Amino acid sequence: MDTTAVLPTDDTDPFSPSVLEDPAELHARLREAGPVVHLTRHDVYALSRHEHVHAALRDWQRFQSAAGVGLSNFRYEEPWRPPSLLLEADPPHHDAPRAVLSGVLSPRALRSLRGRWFAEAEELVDQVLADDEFDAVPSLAQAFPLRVFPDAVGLPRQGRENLLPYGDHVFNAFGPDNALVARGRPGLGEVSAWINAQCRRETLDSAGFGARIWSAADRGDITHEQAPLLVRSLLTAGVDTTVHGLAAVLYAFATHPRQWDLLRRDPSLARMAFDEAVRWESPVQTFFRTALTEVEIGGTVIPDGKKILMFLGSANRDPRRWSAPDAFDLERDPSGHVGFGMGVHQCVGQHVARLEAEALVTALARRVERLELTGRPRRHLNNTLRGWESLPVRVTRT
Ligand code: OVM
Repeated sequence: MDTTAVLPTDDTDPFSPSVLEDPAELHARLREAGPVVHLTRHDVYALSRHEHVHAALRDWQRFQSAAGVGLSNFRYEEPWRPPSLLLEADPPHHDAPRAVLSGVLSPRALRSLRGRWFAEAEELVDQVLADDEFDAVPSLAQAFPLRVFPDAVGLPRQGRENLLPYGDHVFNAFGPDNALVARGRPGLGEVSAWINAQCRRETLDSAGFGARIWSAADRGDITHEQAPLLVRSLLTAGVDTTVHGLAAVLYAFATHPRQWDLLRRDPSLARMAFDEAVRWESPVQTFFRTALTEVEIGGTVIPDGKKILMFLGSANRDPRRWSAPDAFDLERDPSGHVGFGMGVHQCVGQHVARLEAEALVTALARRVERLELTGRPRRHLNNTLRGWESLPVRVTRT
């Protein structure tokens, strides 16, 4: 019997502006075509069903990260920046840096921030609600993380405007060298120099996440050479991701008034609402892995060294896994979504993100009876991130 499956192909560029604007059609087509689809434009293999994305993310032994989690294959190409010790590494090298950052960002370590962040959220929301109409992206989704996260890391005030452009460029750079990457390149030298300077011990205040990473180096948990790169991970992955995650939950509520009513009746749903929004919008849409040895999936053999594109956003809306996957629904259990990844690389900052979201959404739930769009929301296009540039809203205060 011939057990070799015919490999479906698709010539769509998943990083084209039209797909980034609305990937649903491509996702549905890939999921229907089979467990694995060859994307001829970039010669990569696509996984789009929840079952296979989930399984591959947990299988670091065969789906490696050390060759990069973007399109660029570090076996053959020089990385554009020194590789991340976490994201672009596998066990065993990955484990010590991961353990350090897990501790620094653990729920226990965040306990002392909770009260302050809730107070900051209330203060910001009071300021913003002085107007009935505003743009929720700059006013809330960007303003809140920029208000609390750089302080928590221990960054000086000067230069914080570099954080969003740096993150945006890194996430673009996981895709092909297209117009989005080209747009970020001119300013990159200065932005990167600022980021790298913030990773030095002398720049960071003595109380923040950054200082705790350096203390871990003093204890010998990581080396002193590793410490600045681990701080860089905070600055890279800690701001744009939460901005787009918060924008996702704000957009979800602005377009689902019944869900807003549910939240207002029970504000303890705020945390779950954020996870459901992360499932529903998948602020991080895609990551690559690289086949370490030949890997077989659903009868298809992927050759050693080939790039495999994981469609997290598609897995999170796979009707094989979720009932009514396109509905934003606080009454479902979103656990098992892959919006934060899965396995050894699963988002180490997820407790930080959840705390930011819980603080902001709770502050809004207390003060806002109705939240609605007043105009067309505008997407922010990025090769990896799904987010909003603008969410014009009107609020009715309680
Ligand atoms: C890092 C890093 C960068 C981008 C994303 C990420 C989602 C991590 O530099 O470690 O995780």
